Amino acid sequence: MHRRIAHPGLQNLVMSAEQAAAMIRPGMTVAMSGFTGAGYPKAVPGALAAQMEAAHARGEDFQIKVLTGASTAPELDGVLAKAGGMELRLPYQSDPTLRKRINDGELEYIDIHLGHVAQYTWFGFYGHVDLAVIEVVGINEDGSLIPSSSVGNNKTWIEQADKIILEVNLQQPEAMDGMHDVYYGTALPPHRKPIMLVNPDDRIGEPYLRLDPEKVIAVVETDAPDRMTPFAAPDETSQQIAGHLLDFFDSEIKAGRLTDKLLPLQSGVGNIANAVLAGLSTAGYTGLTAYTEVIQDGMLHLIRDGVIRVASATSFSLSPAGIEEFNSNIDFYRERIILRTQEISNHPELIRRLGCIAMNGMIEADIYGNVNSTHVAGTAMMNGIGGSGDFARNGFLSAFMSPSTAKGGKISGIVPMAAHVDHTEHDTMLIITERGLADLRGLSPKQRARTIIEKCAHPDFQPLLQDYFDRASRESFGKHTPHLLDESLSFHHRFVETGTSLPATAGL
Ligand code: 0RQ
Repeated sequence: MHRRIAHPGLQNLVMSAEQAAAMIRPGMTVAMSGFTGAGYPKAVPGALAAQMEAAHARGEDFQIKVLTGASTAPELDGVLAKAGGMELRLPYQSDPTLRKRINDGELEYIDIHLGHVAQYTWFGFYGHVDLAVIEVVGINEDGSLIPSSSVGNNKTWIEQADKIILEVNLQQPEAMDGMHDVYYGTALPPHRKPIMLVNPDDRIGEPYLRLDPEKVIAVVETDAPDRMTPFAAPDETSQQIAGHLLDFFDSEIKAGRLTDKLLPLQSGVGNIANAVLAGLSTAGYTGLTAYTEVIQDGMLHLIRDGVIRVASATSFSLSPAGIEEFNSNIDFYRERIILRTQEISNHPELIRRLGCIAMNGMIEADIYGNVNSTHVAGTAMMNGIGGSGDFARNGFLSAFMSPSTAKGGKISGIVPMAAHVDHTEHDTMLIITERGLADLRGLSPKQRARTIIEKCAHPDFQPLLQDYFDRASRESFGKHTPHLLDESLSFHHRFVETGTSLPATAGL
């Protein structure tokens, strides 16, 4: 009976998800656990969505503000979005139902660097946190909590919320106990101190989340898996992109700017990231480190094979096969993986000190190297900036990768002017498509434009971009970063009007 709840007082608070959800009231700001489909509450959000739908059917308003670590899953973002139950959501999300509601203008979505969320909450920028709903592996006798498959912002949520609902998920392996490192040394300015982490595998905190049991109003037991996105083997385009990056690493080693141990890797999620990781393995690297946000299947394989010696992150994002591999060898992985709070995994001070190599996806880059990670046609939200900005601005290297076209060749990934900028030209060093790699380090805007058009653009769009740049270089108001302002967003405009950024006839 309640074997994962060792605290006697909290055993008395075990109840159903419906009973717990009934304590969440309209208008509340509710902070929930969860980061890239891992460690999110599995039962309370669904029960809450049902109560919201019933209220809506009675003609009553019932919406809440939802703060998380990053993306969650259909059982959280999906159900609450379907019920029309969110008036505000932050930060990163990737749920199709939620994305549609955001792009239909039905709720407020705030996209924030993942490393900023905790401190902005502490600063009071998001107002008062009424309640936290947090998934954990177990509750110790003293009330401290064994974190789950993501740590995310849980430390901050537990400290900031007035009241707490805990979900104890029996399906999360108890053997994760000891894997986490929760840092309690953060303070508010002007009282901040240096964070004494100098290696990716340094432990600077505690394995458990501290808890004031008096704040807990409900404990719900669940037995359900994380989202577990299936793992797709990297396609040819991703492999080509990865190949360019790996060749670049080779040349950097030859030039003496990197060693064969590289520097701590940060890797986004998805096909290209997996191809890069797989490529590191075939290229013969060993003993590397990762200081990143998410451990995906590709990284697990590298740890298993000794390519990566140790990985620090805030979350897992594994496929069913990845979970199986992890669970079967958990004692091995516990020694080699550290899960931290996201304010530490994504901390600018630490990313800069360690000299991370940041490798992230993008929607588009413009010819000057401004990168859009988030918006289609400058107006429709895809997912969010995630941690890409935390790492890109502060890393030793920052690479942004994408196929040179999207939607079957109809849209160019290289555009005259980015319709939304997440990473400015000052933060982007490498732009990579399957066509090639543009190394922008030490280049002026016009030199960057020539390099990006030559190395990265798809042949269907290259002449259009070259023509734009040539004419802009002659006719632009200012000649430092030449643009033709009435044409600069023509690729996007044409896509919105006709479904493709290719013109019906030649020329812009
Ligand atoms: O949409 O599936 O509907 O066709 O964007 O694109 O090529 O599958 O690539 O999965 O790597 O995602 C930037 C979105 C790339 C991701 C982005 C459409 C394309 C497809 C996905 P469909 P792909 P990926 C670590 C770091 C920001 C957060 C981040 C991302 C869909 O990498 O969210 O970096 N990054 N986090 O068709 C119109 C274009 C397009 C386009 C792509 N130019 N125009 N649609 N798409 N380019 C993780 C965390 O921080 C948690």
